[in-house]
Amino acid sequence: MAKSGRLVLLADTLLALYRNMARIRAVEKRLVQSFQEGLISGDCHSSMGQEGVATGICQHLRANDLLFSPHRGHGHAIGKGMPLTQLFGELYGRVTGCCQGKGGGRNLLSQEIGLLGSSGLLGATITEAVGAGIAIQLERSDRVVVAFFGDGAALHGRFHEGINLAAHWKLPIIFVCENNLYADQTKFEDLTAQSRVSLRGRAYGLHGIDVDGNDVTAVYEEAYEAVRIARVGDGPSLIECRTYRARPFVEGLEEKPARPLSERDEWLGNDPIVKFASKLLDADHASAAEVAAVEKEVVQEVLQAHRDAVEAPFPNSNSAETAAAE
Ligand SMILES: Cc1ncc(C[n+]2csc(CCOP(=O)(O)OP(=O)(O)O)c2C)c(N)n1
Ligand SMILES: [Mg+2]
Repeated sequence: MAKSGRLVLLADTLLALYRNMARIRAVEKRLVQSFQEGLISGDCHSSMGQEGVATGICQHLRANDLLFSPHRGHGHAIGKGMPLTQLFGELYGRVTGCCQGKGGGRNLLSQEIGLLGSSGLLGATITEAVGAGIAIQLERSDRVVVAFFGDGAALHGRFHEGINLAAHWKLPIIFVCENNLYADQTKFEDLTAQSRVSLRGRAYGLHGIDVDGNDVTAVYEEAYEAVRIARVGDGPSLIECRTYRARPFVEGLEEKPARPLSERDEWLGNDPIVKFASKLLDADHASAAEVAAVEKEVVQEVLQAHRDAVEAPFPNSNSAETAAAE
């Protein structure tokens, strides 16, 4: 059992958090390799390094809660429960993909798991979540919506319009800014005089929270409170998670001269999974054997999903004009 501020986390919860982060990491590692092997014909925006955010947030969501994800959304889809065969199938353009291979990695969608779409249009998740939040408010249920977005999206008009309306109408939304310090190749601080996104949330009257996105239990704890507030009808929150991507903006992109090596070394030395594993072991929340078993299990799971996707057929050209998902 671990006391993380206001919450007491049981060993099972801690191990579930670890498993989910390890699963996302194993998927991202395999996808990087697959991109290099030419198995992915579209874009591959890896979320490696940011696993603590997707995990700490999604672990609170129920099957019928809704989620909108931006271009860097593999971890969000996994956190919301997308079977890995569907994720790999989609990235490899196969019929087994969540959108029958027609969407690719930045257009993941599965109504079954409440993932109502990932989108390459910056800020789209924010206003889409507002629409979904209004629908939930009208149905008077206690479902919630999560909108993930990057720091770059916080500079767009949709951010301001969306969070203003959400706060004013007390919509059941958790806005999650994954602030990985860069919007594509540009440092976020070079684009704005106020780089604390959470403060902008507070300016619009919603709960604005800052958290270390590389500390999964800290994210989990803040998300617990934000989800609770949204479920009881007390309105939206904006959680800003500071984190760092371990890979370039998109696979295949030369990363020069954007991110200084010293900065990268410092952040990559603060890896959320390595850090959490040591925490679990040091505090005796899990044994080395349990951690190793989780690692082995997720690697096997990923290998199987990869193999299934490689063996699956590409969509038939006759299906080009039918909707991938309705
Ligand atoms: C409306 C819009 N404007 C510009 C772009 C081009 N674009 C794609 S990704 C990106 C930067 C994204 O940065 P951020 O939101 O911080 O996400 P990250 O890639 O860091 O996860 C930009 C400017 C876009 N996709 N949509
Ligand atoms: Mg960014």
